[in-house]
Amino acid sequence: MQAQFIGLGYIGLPTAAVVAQKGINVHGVDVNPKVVDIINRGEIHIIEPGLGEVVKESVQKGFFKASLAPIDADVHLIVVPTPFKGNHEPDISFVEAATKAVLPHLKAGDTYIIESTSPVGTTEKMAKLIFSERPELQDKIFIAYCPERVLPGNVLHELIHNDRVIGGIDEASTEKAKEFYRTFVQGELHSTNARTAEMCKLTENSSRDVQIAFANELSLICDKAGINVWELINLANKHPRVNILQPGAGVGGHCIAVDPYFIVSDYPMESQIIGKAREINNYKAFWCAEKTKTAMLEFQLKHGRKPKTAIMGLAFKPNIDDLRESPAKYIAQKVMQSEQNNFLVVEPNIKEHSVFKLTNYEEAYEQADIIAFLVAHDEFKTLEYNNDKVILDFAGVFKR
Ligand code: SAJ
Repeated sequence: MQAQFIGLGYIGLPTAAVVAQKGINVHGVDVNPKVVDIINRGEIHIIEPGLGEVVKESVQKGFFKASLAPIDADVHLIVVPTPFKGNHEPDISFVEAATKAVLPHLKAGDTYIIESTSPVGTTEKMAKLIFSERPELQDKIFIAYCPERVLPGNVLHELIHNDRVIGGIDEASTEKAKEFYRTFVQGELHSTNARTAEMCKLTENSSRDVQIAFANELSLICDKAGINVWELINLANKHPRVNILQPGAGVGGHCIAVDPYFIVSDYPMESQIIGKAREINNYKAFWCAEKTKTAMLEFQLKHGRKPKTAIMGLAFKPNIDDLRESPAKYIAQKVMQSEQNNFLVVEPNIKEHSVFKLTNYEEAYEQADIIAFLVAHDEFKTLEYNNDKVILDFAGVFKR
């Protein structure tokens, strides 16, 4: 079997490498020549634990090759980004471009699968595009949608062990796509249609966003009410049917802060809670920045000098080095807008940053007057609570 992956990013690359490890020939395509070179050297351009070795091994054994151009293959996977444009509207132009690139290589019996997070109806749209350009392939190829659901930082394990939802444009397509995933997935493969599979991915991330928004809303209420939100949630979760998530500095990353807009954009009247959750989670980051600025002003009024403020964490979630769409980074930028001098910025998971001069976390904690915890990294939890400092625990490091 020859498999072909269009898009060698955070999902395409690990999936391609895992498939190649099974002894299947994998041709990976990326528009970036640098990415293609790096992979063909057996190296990687993204950060993911364990991925380097898997790519190196599959390239060295000759099962995995990267290229700028697609080839003929039996299975074609579209794993390109679907960002949004303008007013949070999904942009499927990369999926379209990738589909057009494989179009000349499709032949009877091939399987075409979209993995990219996509608005409902995208797979049917691409099927239409394929059949309008290649009418002779009508009923002769298999077309399906299968979303990925791996957690950054644990991708290699989850790629193999997570259940997958697979939805074809017809039953034969679903079955054919399942055959492919069976080659490397140990989790269960659940059959459905393409529209449900597309909506399932958006639903999973929207569900998490809504649940986090609930926790964040509670944190705003508790701040006003003089209640410790961490204690409150812990107590409420003792109820056998309550399971509230943790509030934080907002919601970041490339998925949860993006995917819900794909539903809101197409169904604006119906998706009231989903839309509101996005607003609440965005507002939480703004609120944290305002709280920090207010604490700085109060300190200056009380002590007659400007405080030194430690910004603890820049990543989009604990214990990773990924700063993409990070609320912590947004907050840091916002509070440091007027001046840079009296800040110590900490991110223990990266060595250096092009904008922020980084300080060791223990040093920053020691030196600063105000400590703003934006991410609950494990290192921060080893620090001892210090009553002499103004501690803004947005991430629940001390849960006080
Ligand atoms: N967060 C909170 N409170 C919580 C949990 C998370 O504030 O209780 C914040 C995090 O700090 C972070 C954001 O939410 O800023 C997202 O982090 P995450 O760990 O919830 O999720 P991601 O973005 O790393 O990965 C998600 C996962 N989706 C779900 O858990 C439903 C993953 O399975 C998906 O594959 C991934 O999105 C994706 O690619 O769509």
